[in-house]
Amino acid sequence: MGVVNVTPDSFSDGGLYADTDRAVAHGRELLAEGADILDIGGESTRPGATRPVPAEELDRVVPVIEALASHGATVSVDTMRSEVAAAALAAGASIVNDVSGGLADPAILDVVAGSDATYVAMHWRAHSDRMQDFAVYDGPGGVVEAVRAELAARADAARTAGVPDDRLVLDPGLGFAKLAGHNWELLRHLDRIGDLGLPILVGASRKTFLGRLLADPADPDARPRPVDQREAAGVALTVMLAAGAGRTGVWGVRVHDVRAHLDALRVVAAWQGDARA
Ligand code: PMM
Repeated sequence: MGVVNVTPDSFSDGGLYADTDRAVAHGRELLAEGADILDIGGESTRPGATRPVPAEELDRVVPVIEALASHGATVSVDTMRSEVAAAALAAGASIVNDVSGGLADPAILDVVAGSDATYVAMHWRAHSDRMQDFAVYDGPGGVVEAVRAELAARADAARTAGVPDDRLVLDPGLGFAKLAGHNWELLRHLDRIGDLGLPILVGASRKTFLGRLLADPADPDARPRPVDQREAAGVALTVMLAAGAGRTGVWGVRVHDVRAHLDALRVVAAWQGDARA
């Protein structure tokens, strides 16, 4: 899944593809590189971000979705809003990627249920301006069992709204109300999320926990490595996942540099003796 952020302020690529033409061109580039899905978003969810009003979000994503879907792309819309999801599906999207798992706007589940779209429910606890206040996992089993239980509840809410299991995908929500250690713990124990019996999407690309891992040991302030210098670490994670390090298969990875990740997947496939390699 290749990321197309039509936003002025995403942490990873904010402003680069903020207008329709540049976003469409970027989407076409990711398709040419081999992306199976383009994930188009008009709201930045970086920690501390403030929300665009719905009209602004619609203006950002709908023209880009129309252009890329008519170009033949499988399009996912990255939104928490039911009205944006509905407009995106009408414009040709076939996947709704809701980072709030239906918590921000429960009507989004009815929109998905009334379509034939796939629904990605990500683990989430609060909007980005205050989500890190909720990065507390004190219960038995820590972050892994909490995320598992909360995702299971979101899957149940989607089922209750009428979304069948064959249209559901779960995502542990790396970096959303999570500290670096929580993300690593979740990656190591993805099998507990896999136990829920639904496909898993993982979004680690360029996130701060990778920046922290790569901080210059000589820097007294231990500043995270800048966002444009984290790609290799993300590729390493994709390799780990493809090789089964999370003790479960994953359905997809959400990434910014599609070619780098696909190159890595080809190495894994060749190593494992895939006939296509
Ligand atoms: N991360 C971001 C945005 N949307 N969607 C899913 N399903 N999973 C994620 O981990 C995820 C997401 C934030 O990253 P960005 O600012 O690079 O888009």
